[in-house]
Amino acid sequence: MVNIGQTYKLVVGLGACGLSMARFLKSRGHGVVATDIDGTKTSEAAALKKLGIPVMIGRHDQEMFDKASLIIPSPGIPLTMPFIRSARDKGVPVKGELDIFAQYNTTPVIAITATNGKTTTTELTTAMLEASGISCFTGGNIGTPLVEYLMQDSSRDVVVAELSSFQLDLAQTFRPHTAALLNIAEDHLDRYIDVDAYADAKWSIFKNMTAGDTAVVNARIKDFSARTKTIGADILAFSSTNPVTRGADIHKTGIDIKTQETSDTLAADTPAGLPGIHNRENVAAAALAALSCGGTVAGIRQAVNEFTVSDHRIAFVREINGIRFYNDSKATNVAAVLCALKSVESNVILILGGKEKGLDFAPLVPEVSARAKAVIGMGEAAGHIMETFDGICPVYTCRDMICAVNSAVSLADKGDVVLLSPACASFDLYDNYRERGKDFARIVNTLVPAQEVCHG
Ligand code: UMA
Repeated sequence: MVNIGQTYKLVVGLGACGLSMARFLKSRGHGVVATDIDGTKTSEAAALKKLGIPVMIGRHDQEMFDKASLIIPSPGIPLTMPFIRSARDKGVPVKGELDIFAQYNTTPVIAITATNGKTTTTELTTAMLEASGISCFTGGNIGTPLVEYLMQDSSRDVVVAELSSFQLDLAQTFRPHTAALLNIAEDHLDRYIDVDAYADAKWSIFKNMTAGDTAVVNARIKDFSARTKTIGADILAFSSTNPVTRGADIHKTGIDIKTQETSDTLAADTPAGLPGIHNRENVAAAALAALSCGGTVAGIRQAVNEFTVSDHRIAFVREINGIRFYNDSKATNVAAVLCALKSVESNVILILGGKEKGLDFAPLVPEVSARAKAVIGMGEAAGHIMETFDGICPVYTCRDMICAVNSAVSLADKGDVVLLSPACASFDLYDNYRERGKDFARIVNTLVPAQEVCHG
């Protein structure tokens, strides 16, 4: 049993977020205790113990929750978790990373959320600001916990934060200087009661903002008019369908920016690294966010022209025997897979699957029926995938990635595309989507081309 004997804040989860949070709070002189249900987190526990932080792994203890002065759950842990719920009922306060970060941070924050495109837009916004001579710290759901900034010199001009609905769920006081909401599609229905509850979490990014702050919103999101009426910040809309009053109009040939800072046309040339209408939306949102924090039109143009998308977003891996392989491991919901399928012209062998998130795969049926030569269902979701696509196209199920890649190779002909675009989380087989994408690429890179047969 862990010996505590003082007032302490309890950090729950020793993933990226919890580890940074425990170290940060300790560095600010707080009593800290940490716990993780996973008994294999021994090196993480040892690292914290070295700092004088008591740690319990392998199980949680209700008394430890009940006696804490504050509970700080990692974003992946919902408030409905029984230990947290029971401690809250007894009056123990619960806070998320965003409120703790906000309590200590003095740098202006640009916060970006969406179902899809938030990493690309966060990276783009950072690149636009940096190219305008403005220094940035980039963190949040993208991978580096925000409190890491507070443990560095904390002297950048802007913090650019990618935020998930999970982080926003736990935020009460967090108020960014600029916030952007790019899109909302069905996702995380294993955590939210329905898509409206998930949308509420996304829209809550704006809830503490007031005049002088900037809210960047995609005008095609459901309930845009009603929802934006409740936002206290200045609204900049962007749209690829209807002209907006203030913000950005997205056309096939460019993006017209209409803000206080500029009325200019950006990206009149299609950025080669950013194909598709969804990427134009990402560029428009990033440009509006960057302009609101001092970005220049020249910096924005430069960043767009030099930008390349991340390794796991419809990324070309290799061509072998005329078959092209694409890694889209970051597509963890149905809307992202639709985007990927629409951007591929050839016949597709589609590898779907992973950990279920309560999503309905049926919206993929028309696109799969039009483009897929076969579907391979992998991991925990394989059975659900078989049920959905049986009769639409040939469907195969596989336990793991090696089986999925080998099956895809045996089904593909010259000119076809093998696309890993899972519509599921990775946690049944991997630590995260990056590991899944790397494993796919590693296996594809070990494939040996068929040799031409030589006739003497
Ligand atoms: N755990 C417990 N008790 C429980 C349940 C879990 O102790 O009852 C422990 C697990 O054993 C594990 C830890 O909690 O050790 C995991 O915490 P976590 O899921 O919050 O993961 P972190 O490693 O801290 O990563 C989190 C984000 N993860 C999630 O929101 C699920 C990361 O986003 C983020 O990059 C990181 O903080 C740094 O800010 C990843 C993600 O998948 C990329 N995000 C989702 C998405 O993009 O769709 C929201």
